[in-house]
Amino acid sequence: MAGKRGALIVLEGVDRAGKTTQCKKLVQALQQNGRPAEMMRFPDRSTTIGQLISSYLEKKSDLEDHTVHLLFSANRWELVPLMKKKLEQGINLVVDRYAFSGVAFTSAKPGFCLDWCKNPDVGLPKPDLVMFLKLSPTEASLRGQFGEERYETSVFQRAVQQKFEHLMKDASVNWQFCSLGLPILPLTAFHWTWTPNDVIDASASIEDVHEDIATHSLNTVSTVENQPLGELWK
Ligand code: ADP
Ligand code: 2DT
Repeated sequence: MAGKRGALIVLEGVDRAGKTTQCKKLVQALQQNGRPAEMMRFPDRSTTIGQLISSYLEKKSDLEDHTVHLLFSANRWELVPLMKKKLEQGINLVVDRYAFSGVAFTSAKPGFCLDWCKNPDVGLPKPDLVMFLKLSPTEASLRGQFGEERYETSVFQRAVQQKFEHLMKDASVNWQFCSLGLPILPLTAFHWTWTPNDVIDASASIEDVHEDIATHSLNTVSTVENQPLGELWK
């Protein structure tokens, strides 16, 4: 590798967990630490595929469930050349939702198995760190009402949360595995004792959550800068 590469850092979590808020703060914190950083989000609604997805989410159009799943995946793949270029240039990418949202949301629909949902995203750039912001439905409701978009109902969000919890048991993914204040250990070090509580506690204050996320991220940025980028679910 010519120079040090950037890290691919993903924030996942339920609606209103604070993903967007924390992505923005993390980009600022990395930059202030002299680490080039940019934010991305999926779906990226600015592309032609993204506009089809956006229209579907806004309920302005209907798409068959398999079709929209593949469009969400295609929306990630179309950005892969750009992502790889930036990472190679040493830019750290902070990403608001990724393939895990893709799998969790579609597999929460009737008739979809996890393996079918994962397949189109196999081989995507593998995140060096995935942090799941966990927030109870009660706490989420204190942060405002659901919007008008598709999927924004408490019944569906609960089903999605269960799918996320299943995905988090996958030790091949670099899920962040510590709550506030605990030392950082890789998931593989103790995945037998995993419980869904051992994730980022998104109910803490914006600053406390940020501190937790920034600590993990800065560690990851230093650790992976000389390592090759992996391939997801391969
Ligand atoms: P998401 O991207 O996960 O849907 P947002 O970052 O858009 O969540 O945050 C949703 C709302 O909750 C916003 O009004 C935001 O200001 C607020 N919020 C985010 N994090 C916290 C927090 N830790 N405590 C209280 N409110 C928060
Ligand atoms: P926001 O733009 O508010 O995050 O909502 N989704 C997202 C999927 O169903 N599949 C995917 O692959 C991704 C990335 C989650 C976007 C909505 O789209 C859902 C909420």
